[in-house]
Amino acid sequence: MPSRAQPRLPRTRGGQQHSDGFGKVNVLRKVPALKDGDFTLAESPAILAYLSQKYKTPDHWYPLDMKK
Ligand SMILES: N[C@@H](CCC(=O)N[C@@H](CS)C(=O)NCC(=O)O)C(=O)O
Repeated sequence: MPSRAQPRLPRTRGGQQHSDGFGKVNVLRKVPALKDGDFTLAESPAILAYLSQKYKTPDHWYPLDMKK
């Protein structure tokens, strides 16, 4: 069983997404972004697809078959 994700949210109103540290997670400096070990991912649909596959969520949350 994979370990649970630990959410860490940059303070976008304070401009924290423009920091060098966050730039290493997402070069576009937008939220959301995901860091899983050495793997980083941007864009919310891609993040949802990644998490739903990694944690094997029930298919009705994010169907593998996009026609469902
Ligand atoms: N297409 C991107 C949109 C990302 C995006 O626009 N994020 C906004 C917040 S909803 C953001 O980071 N705004 C802060 C900024 O642009 O500095 C996605 O779906 O993840």
